[in-house]
Amino acid sequence: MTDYEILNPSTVVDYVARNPRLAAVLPPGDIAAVREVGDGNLNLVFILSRAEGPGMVLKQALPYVRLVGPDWPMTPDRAAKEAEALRSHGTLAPGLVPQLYGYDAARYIIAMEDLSDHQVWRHALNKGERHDGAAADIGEYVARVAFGTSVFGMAADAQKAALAAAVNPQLCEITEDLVLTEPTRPAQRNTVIPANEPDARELIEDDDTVREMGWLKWQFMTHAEALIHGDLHTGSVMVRGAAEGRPHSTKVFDSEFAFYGPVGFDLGLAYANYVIAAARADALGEDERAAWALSLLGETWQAFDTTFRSLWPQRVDPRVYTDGVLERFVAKVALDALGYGAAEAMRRIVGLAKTADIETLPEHLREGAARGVLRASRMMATTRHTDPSAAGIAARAGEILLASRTL
Ligand code: SR1
Ligand code: MG
Repeated sequence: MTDYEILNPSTVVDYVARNPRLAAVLPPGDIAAVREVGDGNLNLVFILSRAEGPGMVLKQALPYVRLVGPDWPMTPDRAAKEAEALRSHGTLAPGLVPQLYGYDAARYIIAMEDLSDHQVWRHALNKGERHDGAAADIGEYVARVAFGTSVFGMAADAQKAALAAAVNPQLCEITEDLVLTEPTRPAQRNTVIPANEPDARELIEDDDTVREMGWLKWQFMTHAEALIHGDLHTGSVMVRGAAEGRPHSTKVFDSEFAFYGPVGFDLGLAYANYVIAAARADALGEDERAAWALSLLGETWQAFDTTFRSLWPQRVDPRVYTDGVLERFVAKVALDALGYGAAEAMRRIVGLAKTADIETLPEHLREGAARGVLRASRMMATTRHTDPSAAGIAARAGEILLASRTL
């Protein structure tokens, strides 16, 4: 039982009619169709379409994890965190997140831009599409948000208030458990196909990797650097290719895991999912596409580095935030990104919430792809200290994926 109204396809038109701000964006009479499309793990998502042109999306948080059901209760207030992140990130990185039309705090409903002319980047990658420019857009988005929500870009009092408002304990706990603890420990929620059981065991027995995960978890829980997205995998990105004079478009969505955390976490989640896309391409014998997917790590990093440096002259307190601090901060983010990339990649192989990239491969191909991702992750977690370059790590990951595939 819930103590707030839960939408369903037959009530959403009336819901819009009851909300003048939303009705001004999409008059109820213009709604030609309603579809519930939530293919994520947590929420209800309704697309309200017009006969022509963009409609509106309503996203409602349920009081539990949709993937598991009412047995895993989860605060619906995560929708408030997402609405605030959308607002803040939309201001700092205009055009790179969906437009927010409104937030209903009583029903935990976010109304936002309809991106039906886009597709989820993971789906596009799995179809073999490329979407050049998206990886650089991700780097730019992370940099703009990192600078603009941190003490570098905000006055100290406003930054403290933003940090306090963004505390998101239940969603952080999911990440702390699923991404930063369970993959390298024996855990009930871990599963692999029988052929990968030795690989999962090797991971658990790899003390160096376990130490890295412990360190990364501690950083995740204590390094409140910026209002990060918190779940920036390729399923949290919508893409649309350039066509007929219209530029390509990239939109980062689903920011309900947002909180003040380490900036490298966001980059790392993107990196991990590029490695996973490469493992799929290798498994399918698409070597050139695999190399392209791995080149995205360097592309995202370069865009982050360039954008962050371009914002640095605007820092609010240059008295001690000297260029030496810039270098040290950027180096920390580079190192952290590779560590969190390793954690996320392992988790998507052995832990809860796996990826379609790997899961839809035939089992004999999945074996090698999963093994390759796990071995590449262990390499990323440990060798980043001697070579923290995204491009260098990507090259080594490429060799590991090729050597591990089971064609
Ligand atoms: C129980 S939620 C599982 C996962 O879905 C989200 O997309 C996050 O990645 C989370 O870890
Ligand atoms: Mg999500």
